[in-house]
Amino acid sequence: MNDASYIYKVCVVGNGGVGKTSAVRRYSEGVFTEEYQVTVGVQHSTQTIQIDGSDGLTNVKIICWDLGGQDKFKFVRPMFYRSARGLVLMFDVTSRASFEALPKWIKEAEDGIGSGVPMVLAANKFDLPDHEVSLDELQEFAQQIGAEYVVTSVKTGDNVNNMFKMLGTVVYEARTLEVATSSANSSVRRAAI
Ligand SMILES: Nc1nc2c(ncn2[C@@H]2O[C@H](COP(=O)(O)OP(=O)(O)OP(=O)(O)O)[C@@H](O)[C@H]2O)c(=O)[nH]1
Ligand SMILES: [Mg+2]
Repeated sequence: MNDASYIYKVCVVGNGGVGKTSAVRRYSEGVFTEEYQVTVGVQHSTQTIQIDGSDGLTNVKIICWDLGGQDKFKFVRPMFYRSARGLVLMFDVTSRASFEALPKWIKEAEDGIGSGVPMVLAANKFDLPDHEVSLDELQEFAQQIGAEYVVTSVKTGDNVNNMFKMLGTVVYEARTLEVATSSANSSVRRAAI
């Protein structure tokens, strides 16, 4: 096990109600609740993700900033993007509006982080009927933005672990870009958080 002691800040974004907080809770506490509690502003928590990276099994720690997606928080969100090294873009497959809002979420996040931040696209609530977004559209959008995608159900737990594993992996693998352009020679780098 390569315990690299890397810590990265990541942000989870998407329209209000798509399942961001539920996903973080499902991953960290193994619970799911039907009741919707709007995230007021922002919540953060730390998770350790074991990834199978290019240099073997590695524990990657992420500080996960779960940003309230309701419109009324749009003026507070920008200050929380700074120094993030990864992004989860989440939408709800039963809400076309939440899918169509994704370019706006990318812009908001990139305005705060800079362009080229590694992203994972999560299509949530797959357990529900009446999907308003097809798999083809999902794949096409993922390709367009250069992100990997995952279809999740936080309710059943399907692919939630995979989503975090993908996030840990893209963030960890992207570090070589920083290392390549850095004069620092240290084998342990700590992202600013
Ligand atoms: N059926 C189903 N319901 C889900 C799923 N994920 C979340 N929910 C429900 O969707 C509602 C909203 O979930 P939250 O996790 O609070 O949504 P959020 O994205 O954090 O919303 P904001 O904090 O307002 O940005 C809750 O009632 C959850 O129980 C899922 O995969 N399937
Ligand atoms: Mg929330």
